[in-house]
This record gives sequence, structure tokens and C-alpha cells, in this order.
Amino acid sequence: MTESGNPSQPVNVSEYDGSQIQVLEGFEAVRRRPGMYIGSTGERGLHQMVYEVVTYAVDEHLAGHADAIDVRITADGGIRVADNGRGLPVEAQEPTGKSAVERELTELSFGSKPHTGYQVSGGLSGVGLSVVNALSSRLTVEVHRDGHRWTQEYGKGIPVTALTRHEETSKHGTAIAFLPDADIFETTWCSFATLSQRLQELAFLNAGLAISLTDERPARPVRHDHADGLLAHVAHLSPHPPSLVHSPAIAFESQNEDQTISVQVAMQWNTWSPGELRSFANSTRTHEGGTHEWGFRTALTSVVNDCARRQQLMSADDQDLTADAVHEGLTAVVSVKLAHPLFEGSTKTRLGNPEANTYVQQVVRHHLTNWMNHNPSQATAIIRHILNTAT
Ligand code: 0RA
Repeated sequence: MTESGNPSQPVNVSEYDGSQIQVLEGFEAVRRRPGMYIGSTGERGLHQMVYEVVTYAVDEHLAGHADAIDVRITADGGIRVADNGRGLPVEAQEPTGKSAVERELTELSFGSKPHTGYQVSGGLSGVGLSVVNALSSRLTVEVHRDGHRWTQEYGKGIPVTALTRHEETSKHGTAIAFLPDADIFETTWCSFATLSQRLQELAFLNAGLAISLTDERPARPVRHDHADGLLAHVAHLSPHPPSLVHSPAIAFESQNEDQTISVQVAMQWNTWSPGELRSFANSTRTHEGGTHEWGFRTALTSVVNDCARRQQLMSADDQDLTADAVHEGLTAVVSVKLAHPLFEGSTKTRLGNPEANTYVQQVVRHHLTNWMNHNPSQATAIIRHILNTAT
């Protein structure tokens, strides 16, 4: 058991020797053209960084020395890959006096991997730990080997501590933790799903090798804040602009005097989708519809027919447009709030309050007629659309 870790020194500018200058020049080349080494600086390249490190651990498995790889996305968004292999050699090598740990992590051409006859993967893989190191703002290597735990830290590929020997241990293995450099990568947010899929694949391909993936990042909070309320809801449900019959959507709301019922409506016709009426009562989705939907449909059908006749797009003798025809291509959200909602139906998602029918009818009739009168050309476009799809 060797005790001769002869730790290399942290970089000291006045003491650069030839090999250190070469290392720096190499790293500058990598950081200047990261895409050439890691494939891209987008999400693909980011994930490739992880695969590069995992490749070494899989190689150690293929060499017959590791049967478990633990990958974690750490709380700071970094990546840690640990294996239970032999551990990167820590002893100083002649003539450089550097450890294999440091050479593997700093020399672009070092580490004539693999230690087996197989290379884990072709393509981009195999550019080496030094490339990952160069493209990481921080990297820590931790080795359990030769009876001790050892660590060394790097910044943008350059050692910032010596390889340091810590407490005694009987464990063996290598752990590499790195923080992809935000100055290099467009995103440093790894996709758990993407990593998981590739790691699962590697586990399938290497029977007897256990690979775990853990996400230690705090859950990302999602903030939904829509000052526009139902307008934003309809915009979210509606297809894209070219198929919109009118824009913006129609929206209105009203509340009765004694504040026992209120209704909000947003609606927009399009030529592309069959349309959808989404209704809510007291913020509960009313899948089975109910009185508020009936009120909406009744008023809408009558307002559209009245307007079509007023605009002389239909004659007095023409048959009324049906409710179904009027709803063709209409995305609408109708939300009512009631002091005492009655939920009926097999799944208790049908609104039963009769006053919702009369109140919604009254409000829709009033506001929609107003809107049609104030937006005659949009109203014409809507009615033409309905006439077109009805025939
Ligand atoms: C070269 C030699 C030896 C181990 C490794 C490389 C090694 C590298 C990595 C990188 C991640 N995990 C790793 N595990 C092992 C050891 C040679 C020996 O002990 O005889």
C-alpha cells in the first residue's frame, strides 16, 4: 500500500513549466471551440458532458472492477458521477511527478483509454475527462484508493488545489463532480428524463452494472399569473393565429347586484379546430355541462342569428343557424361563481342551478350584442365563417 501521493502543487503563475503551458493552450482551444469537442453548447452538449464521465465509469466496469455507478444532479445543478471501481491512480508518476488523476483531468491526449479492449461508445464519446474539466467552472475529483480518500479541485480545467490525502478508508472508487460552465453552455439545466433514458440504455447494454440517477435539485416553482384571466385561457386553448377568425378574443364579465352569481366569458372562433366549450362553476371544471352552458348556448345562438339578419347576411326567411353550427370552431371558456352551487350528474360535474341559466343568458345576450354592434367587420367575419361551415 503506497503512501506516496506526492500531491502536485496548485498552479502558480511564476512556476509554469512547459507542460503546464501546453495544458493551458489546450484548454484555451477547447474553450474557444467547445462545439468541436463536445458537439454543441446546447442541451445536447451539456448532456454529452455527463455521458463522457459516465463512459469512464462504464469502462471500469468493463475492465471487471466496478458494478455500480451513481449519477446525481446535485442541488447546485452540477453533476456527480461515482463508481466503485479501482479508483484513478493517485501516485506520482515519473517524469512529470504528476498523478494519473491530474494527467487524466488536464492532458487532452492523456489516458489512452480504454483499459479494456472495448470502447464504450463511438462518436463524440471519448474526448476525455480533460475536455469536461475545461468546460466546467468547477470540478472535484474524489478517489478512494490505496487506503485513503483523496480529493483535488479544478476551475475551468486548472487545478486550484493539490491532490490531497484525507482520512483512511477501505473503500475504492472514483467520483467526479462538475459544474458545467454557464459561460460556455446556453443552458446548464440537465434534463432528468434525457439522462435517465441514456443511463437505462447503458444498464441494458451492460448486464450486471447498476446505474442509479438521482435529482437533488429543488423542485422548480411554477408561477401562473394571468392578469388577463380567461382571455389568456382561451388564447392557450386556441390554435395559432392564421386560423383565427377574429382577434383578440371576445371577453366580458358581470356580477349580479346582490353578489350571489357572477359570470366570466372569453371566446374566439377559428377555422382550424372543431372548437371547445370549457365551463367551470366555482373554479371546478363542469365536464357534464349544466345550466350555465345551456344559458351560454341559447344566448349565443340567438345573438348570432339576430346579428346575421341585421347585417343582411341571412334573410328573414332563412332557417335559423343551429347552436351546433354557431359553435363550430369556437373556443370558449365560461366560468360562473355561485353562492350555493349545485353539482349534479354521475360525476357531480354538471351544474344544476336554474338561475345560472337565466343569468348567463342575460349577460351573454347583452355583452355579445354590444360587441357585435361595436365590431361590425369582425362580426361579419364570424358570421361568414359560421355560414361557410354550416353549408
Ligand atoms: C486508469 C487506471 C486505473 C483506473 C482508471 C484509469 C480509472 C479511471 C476512472 C475514471 C472514472 N472512474 C475510473 N475508474 C478507474 C487503475 C489501474 C490499476 O489500478 O491498476
